[in-house]
Order: sequence, then structure tokens, then C-alpha cells
Amino acid sequence: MGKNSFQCPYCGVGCGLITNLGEEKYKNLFKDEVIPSQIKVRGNPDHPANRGLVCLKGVTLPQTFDKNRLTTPLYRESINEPFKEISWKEAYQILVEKLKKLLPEEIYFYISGQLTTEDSYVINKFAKGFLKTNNIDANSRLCMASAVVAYKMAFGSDGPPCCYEDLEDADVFLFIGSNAAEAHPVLFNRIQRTRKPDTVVVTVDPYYNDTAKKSDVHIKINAGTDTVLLNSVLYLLHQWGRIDKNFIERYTENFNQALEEAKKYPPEVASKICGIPKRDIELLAYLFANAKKLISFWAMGLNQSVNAVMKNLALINLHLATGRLGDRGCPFSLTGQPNAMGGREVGYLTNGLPGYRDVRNEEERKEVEQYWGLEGIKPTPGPVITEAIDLILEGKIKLLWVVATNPAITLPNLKKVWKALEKVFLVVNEAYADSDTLKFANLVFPAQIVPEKEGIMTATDRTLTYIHQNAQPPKNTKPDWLIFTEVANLMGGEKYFPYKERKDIFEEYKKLTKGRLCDISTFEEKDLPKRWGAKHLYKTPEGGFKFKTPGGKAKFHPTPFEIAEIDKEQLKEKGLEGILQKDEFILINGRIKNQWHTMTKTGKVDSLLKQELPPFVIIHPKDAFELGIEEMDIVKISDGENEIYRVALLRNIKRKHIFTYFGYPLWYTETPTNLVVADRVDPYSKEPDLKFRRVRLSLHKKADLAEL
Ligand SMILES: Nc1nc2c(c(=O)[nH]1)N[C@H]1C(S)=C(S)[C@@H](COP(=O)(O)OP(=O)(O)OC[C@H]3O[C@@H](n4cnc5c(=O)[nH]c(N)nc54)[C@H](O)[C@@H]3O)O[C@H]1N2
Ligand SMILES: Nc1nc2c(c(=O)[nH]1)N[C@H]1C(S)=C(S)[C@@H](COP(=O)(O)OP(=O)(O)OC[C@H]3O[C@@H](n4cnc5c(=O)[nH]c(N)nc54)[C@H](O)[C@@H]3O)O[C@H]1N2
Ligand code: SF4
Ligand SMILES: [Mo]
Repeated sequence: MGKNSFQCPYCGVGCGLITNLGEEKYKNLFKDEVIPSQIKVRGNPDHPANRGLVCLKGVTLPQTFDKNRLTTPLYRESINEPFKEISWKEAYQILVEKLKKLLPEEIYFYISGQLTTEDSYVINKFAKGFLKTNNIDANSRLCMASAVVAYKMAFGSDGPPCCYEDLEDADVFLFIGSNAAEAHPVLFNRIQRTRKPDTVVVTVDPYYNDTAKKSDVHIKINAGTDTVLLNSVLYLLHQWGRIDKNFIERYTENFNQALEEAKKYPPEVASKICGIPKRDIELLAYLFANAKKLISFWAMGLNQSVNAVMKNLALINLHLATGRLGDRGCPFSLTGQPNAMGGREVGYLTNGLPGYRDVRNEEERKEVEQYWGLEGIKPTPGPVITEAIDLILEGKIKLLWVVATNPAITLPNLKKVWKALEKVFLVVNEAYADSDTLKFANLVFPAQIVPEKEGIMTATDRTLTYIHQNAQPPKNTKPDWLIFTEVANLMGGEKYFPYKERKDIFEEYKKLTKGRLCDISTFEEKDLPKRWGAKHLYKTPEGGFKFKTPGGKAKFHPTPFEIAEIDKEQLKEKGLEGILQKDEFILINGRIKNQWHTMTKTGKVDSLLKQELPPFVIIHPKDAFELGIEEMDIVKISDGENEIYRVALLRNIKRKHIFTYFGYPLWYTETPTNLVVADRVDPYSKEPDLKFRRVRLSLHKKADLAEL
């Protein structure tokens, strides 16, 4: 790929983009002759992820390059003081002094799927190898952690088993807990473009989102109850004799245990719990039984739940039961961020080590120790980010280093998070002055973003893309890998962090993947984009399957249903509407098409921002009518302790559910959504139950028509 190519730094579709910088201009990129915001980008026709397609966020990216950037390190010992601008040297001195005084377990790193592979690799090595603490987690904990755990439980390893080519010949697409039309638009458009007249697209979601609007079928399920629906589909498939006995016998184990659990949910029972007609369950079973090739996409509607891993496994069970792997279909987890896959490959969660290794595995730990020349990697995973917040409040973690994420808005239970951020010595690597996390920061490093910095990213279908530098970074900013390298060197780590340029890191990391599932040891930058692993992971050359589990077989798991804040038995008898009081609702939340998370980038693009509504909540018109709420009224949403205020929009959503955007920053609303989102977690993945809250809804203020 040419020098003017890079990967879009927004969603995990991983579209290839190209700029209008020709050879001549490219040479002058760093001579102040090319104004970053005037660079034009378009979809790269040669990139396998998008073949030239692009969405509005991608195409407007350059407009985010030079607005409100941080251009100098900032420091204050107490957050009651204003920041002082300081030099890099001073900033490093302050930090190194602090780090040296603290015990490894008093330091914590919270990083991001938006970093390059090189950034994440160096930070992980600094924490786990050099400081010898596994106190490192990423925002993937709020995102992909449940899919990672489920894949490992079912297949013995992480990584989606299929790829984008599979979109072309599938005839059934299931979107469950995924609003791909808004969150993964190019992928969704590819399906829309190539679909045949008899293709069936099904969306399972409480909200009539854009994906549902463009689907053939919308199953309007009660939030939190997907496990029941999927168990019920397995029950029906078994009853109809439409399971693939041959596949089950040859390539899987534990089917009967899974079936036992599924038998608790015949459609009569499931339809009550899920709040859907029996024929929706039958239809889904029919499609699993009869499709030529069926792909199930899922994202946060399954992953961010107390029952998340079971939701994931119940879906994978259906694919195993019908032999829908490889040429006949696939469970396809959609990655959120552009390099969450790369982060997982380098092991940036509390338990990981490079090359999909795990700190708990002695052999794997030793391999990495030997390669790094650093002994003493801890054998137990560190606390996850929600646990780290508690440890800060208990005074056990004293320094938190946040990189490329905005926890002051996106972590659950924000009042508690804000207290913790006030208490800890907070170091932040950030590109923009308006990130709300900076309000709590003591020390700030001005960071470069993609594509001001070069690097490698892996997107949803395991394809790596090389990001060429395509904009001049603001003066006095640095890429994250360099900030960590320089700090490590000041602490005596020159031997372990000898990197002169970014490429040195990639070359070091690459070799560590040799012989692993995600083996990229022979990849050359000039050959990228390129996917690791076979087109279909786990498929043998003979056409059979061999998984990464100890016995080589995929594993069914029984998937019991759990839900918070609602009594399960009552739900079975009365349904959700029979349980909730007139003013009680389930608050769900998610994304909007033209904004990215906390809006530090997309909120700066005029053409995107001017289309945005005021901070809104979607309410079913009949529910609104019963509470005397009309379109554009301001409503209060309370979880008993905290409340948020939103403008009411009366739209199509399942009754007794309301939907808002989760990412509103403080400049957009005084009451961010996660004030009323709980920090309880799934027991297996420790991913928070971000999408389910029992709340009370009331009219706060009538719409002022004169103001509208
Ligand atoms: N425009 C845009 N695109 C993005 C992002 C962005 O910020 N903006 N972020 C990226 C990231 S990091 C991620 S993780 C992905 C997320 O991509 P998605 O997961 O597709 O996005 P969400 O809107 O968070 O959630 C999807 C749907 O889950 C539904 N839902 C809520 N609860 C339940 C439930 O219990 N069951 C079911 N079946 N559905 C439920 C919501 O109504 C919503 O429509 O998007 C990526 N793409
Ligand atoms: N209620 C609820 N909460 C959620 C979710 C939900 O659906 N509902 N979704 C969760 C999910 S899936 C996710 S992924 C998270 C996302 O949450 P966050 O990661 O907190 O959101 P972003 O706004 O993307 O924050 C990234 C920050 O890094 C900065 N940045 C960008 N590039 C770079 C870089 O290269 N280097 C540095 N140092 N900084 C950079 C940006 O300016 C921005 O401030 O939110 C989670 N929280
Ligand atoms: S679909 Fe995702 S990766 Fe592609 S251009 Fe849009 S935001 Fe970027
Ligand atoms: Mo995410």
C-alpha cells in the first residue's frame, strides 16, 4: 500500500483510508506546507475491509486534527490548583520520582483499544515486565472482554473464526445486540450491497435502531434476556431433530449438558421472559436449521451484561449444534475499537502477555521473561478497572496512568469514579484539551493521534494494516510508545526499551508471536494489509476442525440465565410489564451514527455536530402518554441515587424500555449517562452490566415551544 494509506482510527471495521497527499506533498508533510485539517481522505479501493467504502466519521477525520490540541505537558500537585505548563524533562522528572517511591501494586495503568499495537506492547512490557505489576487493564474490559472469555471457553482461544469474505456468500445475517448500521456502517453497507433477494437479515434488539429498520425481521426482545431466547432456539432445534449430530460427535463435547439447560426454556416459557411472540423464536430456529450459510454478528448488547459470557456462549452453542462454522456460517464478534484486536494480541488486559499468552501459564510466562530478559512477571492477573477504582478509594492504588481513554465519562457508577479520580495521582496521555478526564488530572502528556503517528493495527477479521504517517503532529507532542520508552529509560530500562523508532518495537513483538495462533512473525510491513491465521480459524487442511482446547474439540457450555434488578421467577410468571411500576423502565443505551464515544473528535466536526439532537432519550409513545410526557419535554431519569436529564423523543422502542446515548461529555450535558449505570459485572469476564438499569422516569419540564 502506498505511503498515503492508513487505517481509520474509529471503529473496528478497520477501513483502509487514503489521503490526497501525492509523492511531492508527502515529502513536504513535515515542512509546514500541508495544513492537517485540509488533507482530504477517502476509502482505499484496495483495502480488503472496505474496498473503497467509507462512512461520514472516516471521511471527516482530518477536521479533528488541529482543534483544541494539547501541545505541552501540564502539571499540578493538587487538582484544586490551575495547571502549569512545563517541559517534557520536568514532567518526566516529576513522574519518575513518584513511580520510584511507590510499590508496584500501588501503580495502575488503564489503556485503550485505540492505541497502536506498538503503543500497547510497550506499555504492557513496562507494567508487567519492567515494574512487575499486572495492574494494567484496557477499556476493552467494558467492550470485548466477554467475547474474549466466551471464545476461549468454547474454542480454546480468542480471535473470530471467520473473515469478511464470508459476508459475500451467506444468506442469513443475524445482528443480536449489535447496531451495525450505525456502529459498523461500512460492514453493514457491504452486506446491503451484496445481498440477494432471498437473503434474510434479522435484528434482535429492544430498540428499533437503524439496523432494525434495514432488516427483514426485528425481534424486539426484553433487554437482558438473550440467553433465554438462544436456549429456546436450541431446545426447538433439538425437538425438530435439526441438529447436526455428525458435527457434534466429531468436533465437540458437552452437548448434553448444554441441552439440559436449554430444555428449561420451551418457547412458551421463553416468550414470556423475553417479551416476544413464540413465532419469533420459531423463525430464528427455522433459519438456523435451513440457512445455507448463517453469520451471527454481536456486539455490546450481548457483551455488556451480568449474563454476558452466557449470552455469548448460548449463541456459539447454536452454531456448534448446527455445524455452522467455516463454510456454513460463523459466530462473528464485532470488535468495537480500531485496535482492540491488536491489544488482545499483545496481552494488554490484566492477565495477558504477547502472542495470546497468559500470566497464569508458567511456560508462557517463562517464554516472555526469557525473550524480554526480565524476570519476575507476576503469575496472577491484576485487578480489573472497576476493582481498581475500589482499590484507589481504599488507598491501595496511589497512581493511575490513563492512556487514550476517557474514564470520567465512560466508566460505570460515575459518582464513585469521580471520587477515585480526585483521590489518586492521575497521569493522562491525551490529545485534546477537552477530555473530561483532564479535570481530575495531575500530570498531562500531550499525545499524537493516528495518522500523525505511524503504527500497526489489527481490525475485526484479524487483518493487520500499516498506518503510514499522514499528517504533521502538533509541535511538542509525542506518540504514546515514545513517552513510555523515555520514562522507562529514565528509570534504568535502556537495555529493555532500546527503541529508536517505532519499527524496532514491531520487529521485537513480531518474533514473540512465532508458533502462536496469532503468528505474524513473517509479516513485513510492505505486505500489509494481511490477515493472520487461515481464512477459517480451526479448520484443518482435510476439511475438518481442530480447536485450541486440550482435547482439540470445541466445547458446549450450559448457559444459565441471570438478570440483575428483576426477579427471575416473577419475570417468568408476569413478564416485564407485569413487574415494573407505571413510572419504572429499563434504561438501555448505546451509540449514535455520527459521534464517537465522548465526542473529543467527532464533536469537533461541524457537519457531524450540527446534525446532533440535544441529549435525548427515546421513549415509546404509549409509555410517554401514560406519564404525560410529550415530544421534546425534558425528563428526569433516576436510579434512586443519581439522576440524569434528557429531552424526550417518542419513537419505536420496546415498551418499558428507554434508550439514551452513553457518551455525552460534560460540555454536552451536565448529567452524563453513566451517572445512572451500575458497576456490577459479569462473573466470568468482569465486564460491567452497562446496558441494564431499572430506573424511574418522570416529567421534569414541559418543552418550551417558544424556545424550539
Ligand atoms: N458511530 C459510532 N460507531 C462506533 C462507536 C461509536 O462510538 N460511534 N464505537 C465503537 C465501539 S468501541 C463499539 S464497542 C461498537 C459497539 O457497537 P454496538 O454494540 O453495535 O453498539 P451499541 O449501540 O452500544 O449497542 C448495540 C445495541 O445493543 C442494544 N441492546 C441493549 N441491551 C440489549 C440486550 O440486552 N439485548 C440485545 N439483544 N440488545 C441490547 C442497544 O439497543 C443497541 O441498539 O461500536 C463501534 N462503532
Ligand atoms: N453506559 C455505557 N458505557 C460504556 C459503553 C456503553 O455502551 N454504555 N461502551 C463502553 C465501550 S465499548 C468503550 S470502547 C468505552 C469507550 O470509552 P473511552 O475510551 O473512554 O472513549 P473515547 O471518547 O474514545 O476516549 C478516548 C480518548 O483518547 C483520546 N485519544 C485518541 N487517540 C489517542 C491516542 O492515540 N493517544 C492518546 N494518548 N489519546 C488518544 C481521545 O481524545 C479520547 O479522549 O466506553 C465504554 N462505556
Ligand atoms: S466504518 Fe468504521 S472504520 Fe470504516 S470509515 Fe467508518 S468509522 Fe472508519
Ligand atoms: Mo467498545
